[in-house]
Amino acid sequence: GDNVTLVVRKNRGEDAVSVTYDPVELDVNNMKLKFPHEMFINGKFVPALSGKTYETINPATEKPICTIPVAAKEDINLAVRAAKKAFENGEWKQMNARDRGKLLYKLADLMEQHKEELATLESLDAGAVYTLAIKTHVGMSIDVWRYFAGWCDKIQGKTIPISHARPNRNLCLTLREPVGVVGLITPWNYPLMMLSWKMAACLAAGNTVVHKPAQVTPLTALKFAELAALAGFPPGVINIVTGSGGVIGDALTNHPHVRKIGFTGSTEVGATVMASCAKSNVKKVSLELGGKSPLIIFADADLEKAVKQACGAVFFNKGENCIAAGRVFIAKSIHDDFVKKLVEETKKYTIGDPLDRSTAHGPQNHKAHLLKLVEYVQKSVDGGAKVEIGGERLDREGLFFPPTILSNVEDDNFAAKEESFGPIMCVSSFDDDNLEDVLRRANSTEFGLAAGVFTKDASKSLRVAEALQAGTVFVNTYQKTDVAAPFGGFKQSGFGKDMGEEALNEYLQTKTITIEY
Ligand code: TAP
Repeated sequence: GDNVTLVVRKNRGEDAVSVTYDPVELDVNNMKLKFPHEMFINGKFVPALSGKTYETINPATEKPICTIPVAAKEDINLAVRAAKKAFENGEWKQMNARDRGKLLYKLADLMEQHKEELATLESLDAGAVYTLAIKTHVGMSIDVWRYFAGWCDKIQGKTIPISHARPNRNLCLTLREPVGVVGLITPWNYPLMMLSWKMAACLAAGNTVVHKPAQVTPLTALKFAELAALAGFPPGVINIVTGSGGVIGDALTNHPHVRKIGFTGSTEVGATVMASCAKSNVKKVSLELGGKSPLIIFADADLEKAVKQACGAVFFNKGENCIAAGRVFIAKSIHDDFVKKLVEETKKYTIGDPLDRSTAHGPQNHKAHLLKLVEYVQKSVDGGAKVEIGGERLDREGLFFPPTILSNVEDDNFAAKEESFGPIMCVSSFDDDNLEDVLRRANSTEFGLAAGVFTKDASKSLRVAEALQAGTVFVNTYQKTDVAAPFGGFKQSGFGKDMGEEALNEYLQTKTITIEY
């Protein structure tokens, strides 16, 4: 189609500038969808320097959507240079904190105006169920931009009573300063939401950013770049570079001018990222990594609610969910009946086209992931688990794997230890009278992202919540995250928080100023 020209009005009566892009145009989901398919560097949509591209695939059809640039180290260098310049000299640096907040609010408003397009793109590129994408992938992204927009002019230091150098007096104060150029690397499960959780806090703190979305799901990040340009972010403040983690993710984590990496992804890659940050220039780093979150259901729970929530805890977003309940422990006295009810509930999930408003369960994100799920079930069954429902790829177009329940998952089974990152519930029973034992089993994992407990006994729920080694514990609910509540893991699920006031700390450094008078 014809190039799209965005006229960007600047804040203080400055000249309007325009940003042009070569659009992909699709007639889909009852709308005319237009979006960029090139990277966004220094305020412009550009191809890779090499000119190389790859195709991003729709998992509901396994057909290509459009081409995307394959960036290399040189492209990362350009983006970092632009971000460094924007951080050190530009309009961004001089901007009042309150005006920075206005920009973030404006971006959130634009995201809201374009939320159907963003949700449609998330559905096409990631297989996200459209109705869920509106609420969660996009809805929570908008919320997090607004939440951090409000923080911009509330980032404050302290005045501290230090000892005086008598006869003189001393005053000590602290400034909370941005760290500089930040690299953000995100996975494919919630592409826009992972970008937003990190970037909103990062920009609220006054940094500039180079973001690398996951290779298999770049589209919402590029549409986001269009909206950021429209909102009037100065060139270089936000840069989005597309390509492979092994090449450009690595270049970003090793770059000498990047001062902080915010990473969400697997524990294995997270460890590599941390090592690169250390070796290159001792970058600050925060890691949101894998999980194998236990969910414990006691016999005295509201069982009807627990059945629904347990299914949601595992099958939400096709199981492509970092806090998905990776193990479900059910009290022996209710186990058999509870599993029957889980199977009944699971049968209610309508599987289909993610854009269809009646669909509850869409295709898995990409092919390699789907194949791993098939293998996951095989290995667990070989280890003695029983398939109660599901377990095999569906015989239809697209990358569909049904909600699956494995019971009889013993502690040494593959499925008791490894994260599936898919819609596979791994059920074990526990002795009603031995609280210590189920807590020991729930904690016997190197992960510590989330955990859940269902019981009507208030003191038991608090004792269990205290004992569970996880960054987030849900009591009589699951999956209830909020942009105002800090989120992040313990143990090998990483460190550093997204969301809530605490997330700002990941993108700030404290300067202590001591004055004598
Ligand atoms: P990874 O393979 O770790 O990929 C995450 C990101 O890192 C991708 O953008 C990837 O690029 C990039 N990457 C790969 N190798 C890299 C390297 N050497 N240096 C720098 N970056 C590199 O994870 P995944 O398979 O996409 O995501 C699934 C995992 O993420 C699961 O373990 C899940 O639990 C975790 N996760 C955690 C959370 C939270 S909040 N804790 C949220 C979502 C997901 P490519 O595009 O080339 O792969």
